[in-house]
Amino acid sequence: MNAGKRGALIIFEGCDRSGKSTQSQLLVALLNSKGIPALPMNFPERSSIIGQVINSYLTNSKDLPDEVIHLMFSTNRWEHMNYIKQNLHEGRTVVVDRYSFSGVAYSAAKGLDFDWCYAPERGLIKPDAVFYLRAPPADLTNRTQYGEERYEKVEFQGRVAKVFDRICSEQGSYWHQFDATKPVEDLHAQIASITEELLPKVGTQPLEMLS
Ligand code: 2DT
Ligand code: MG
Repeated sequence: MNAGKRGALIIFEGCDRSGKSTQSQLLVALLNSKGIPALPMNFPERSSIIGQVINSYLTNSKDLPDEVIHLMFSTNRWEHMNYIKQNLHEGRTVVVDRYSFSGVAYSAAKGLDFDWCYAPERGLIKPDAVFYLRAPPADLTNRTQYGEERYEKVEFQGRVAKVFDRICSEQGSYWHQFDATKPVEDLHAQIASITEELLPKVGTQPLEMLS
């Protein structure tokens, strides 16, 4: 059905526990059930050597300067670009839980300069769509597992949310904002309908880069 056409790069963004993992899994399952090849990914991708260092940092077994961990998150994306590009060109849609925008949001929330944070993301593959699951962080604290990793504090998440809002307003039409407090099935239905409209459109478009 999609012969000769590339897949779409679809990103989920938002604060911790906003439902990104649930929604990305539902989307991949839906596409696959319709015979549309799609694969899930997430950043940080914790299995590479860099990913293992990031994991030690997030689980608080290692401390690193803010700038260093920021660049490692970015490097972790760069080291997977060929893999993503190849899958897209082979017609698979890649659905990713977090990308460059989490990189900027979390580091800028710590006080690093916004433009400095964004600079190493330039040149990465530009998503065809970003689904931003937006919710007041205070509404997310009662969701499971909140509080186990570095960053999972309401006050900090509030600052992260502000940066995400800024990015959403600056990045424009490929960003789609949702109220993350809505029922899972409602969100899934909206996300599915945007995706189904998007796939035939991007199939013949060249990949772009973040600029
Ligand atoms: P998960 O809870 O989704 O595994 O993320 N983070 C993530 C950054 O600070 N910079 C990044 O570039 C990325 C992709 C967000 C673990 C934490 O890592 C943060 C939460
Ligand atoms: Mg987390």
